[in-house]
Parts: sequence; C-alpha cells; structure tokens
Amino acid sequence: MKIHTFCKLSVLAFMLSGISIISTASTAQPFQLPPLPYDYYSLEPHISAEIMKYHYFWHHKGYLHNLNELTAGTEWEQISLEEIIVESADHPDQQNLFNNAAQVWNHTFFWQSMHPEGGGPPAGEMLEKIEESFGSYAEFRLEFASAAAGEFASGWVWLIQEDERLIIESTTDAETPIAEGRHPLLTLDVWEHAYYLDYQNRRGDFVKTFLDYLINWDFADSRLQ
Ligand code: MN3
Repeated sequence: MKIHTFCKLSVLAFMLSGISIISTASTAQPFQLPPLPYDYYSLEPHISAEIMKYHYFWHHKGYLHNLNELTAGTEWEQISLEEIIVESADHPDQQNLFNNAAQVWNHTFFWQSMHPEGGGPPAGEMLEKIEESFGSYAEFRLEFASAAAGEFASGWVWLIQEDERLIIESTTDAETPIAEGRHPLLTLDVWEHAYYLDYQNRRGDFVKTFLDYLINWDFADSRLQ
C-alpha cells in the first residue's frame, strides 16, 4: 500500500514536472532512479508502453523506495548501491535489503541491455567472443533461450564475462552476479511482470523477441574487459 501511494505520487510529480528524473552517482543518498535510456513506447511493438510504464514506475521505483526506507539513518546509507549488494548478500538477516538493492541495480542494468534498434547477432569483437565461447551465434541463442526457460520461477538470465570466456547463467528472484564480484555484460528480466501483459504465459516468445529485436550488443560490447 505504501509503495502504491508512493508510486502514484511519483507518477503525478513526474507528469507535472515534465522533466526526466536526474541520475546521480550511486554513492549519493537517497538513492535516485536513473532515467530510462529511451521512451516508454520506443520498444513497441515488442514491449508495449504499458508494460514499460508499469515496470519502471511501479516495480523499479518501488524497489528504490524500499531501499531508501531500509537504509535511511543506518550505516548502509554511507556506501554505494553496489557495496550494499555485496555486503548484504551473505547475511540472511539482510535479505530484504539485499532483495531491494539488487532489484534496483538489476533493473537499471536491464534497461541498458535493450535498445529500440537492437536484436540479431552481434558484430566485430563481440561476435568473435560469442563464437569462441559458444561455438556459434546460433548455439548462444539456444543456450540463452534454454536458460530463460529453465528458470522455474522469477529470475534473470545473464551473459557474464569470466576472464576471456563468456557464459550464460540464470539467477533466481533478486540474485545478481555482481554480489559475487562477477562481471555481467547484459541481462534479461524473466519475472512475469516483465512480459505478462503482452505475452501472458509465453515466456519463450518474449525471450525470442528480446534476442531478435531488442538485445543491445553495443552495451555488452562497451562492458567487455
Ligand atoms: Mn522486473
């Protein structure tokens, strides 16, 4: 109910102000919501503006609100979002903090993992990396789709760089590779809220659409180490 009211007010404030939410450094408290890197409707017809609005303003911003409530006036306020994720990951008594912090980070990363002109195979160095690591782009595609289908409940699919190789892994709920100091290149949100309004129970179709029309290889390329 709290989140509900908060989001409503935020939407109202956003509409009235007519300006984007300003991004700040991740060490600045309270934590801020980075702006979407594109408009709500930019990913149509693949992801509807309706989903993007709900996903960004209700889900992403809800996690941010919880994070700020949980950290206000505590020692967690003094460290960055990434540090909170690492520090709270192994502490069962901080599960709620971890979940909200990780979901804030994961969603910001997910928005960047898509682009209105994305999709299809990568080029250049990224294509070479994919071929070295998976055998071919087609094999990468199969493995990515299989990881997405195999995540039984809510979760994420990640392309991760480990030394010179790329690997695909899925995580459950809010779990994120950065909690273990690993280096993701991109991610796909496979929680039902990411696709249900457009795809209902057809997660496989959503994953294919992500790979064929949305995946942002330029972003992944920019993160290669
Ligand atoms: Mn989500």
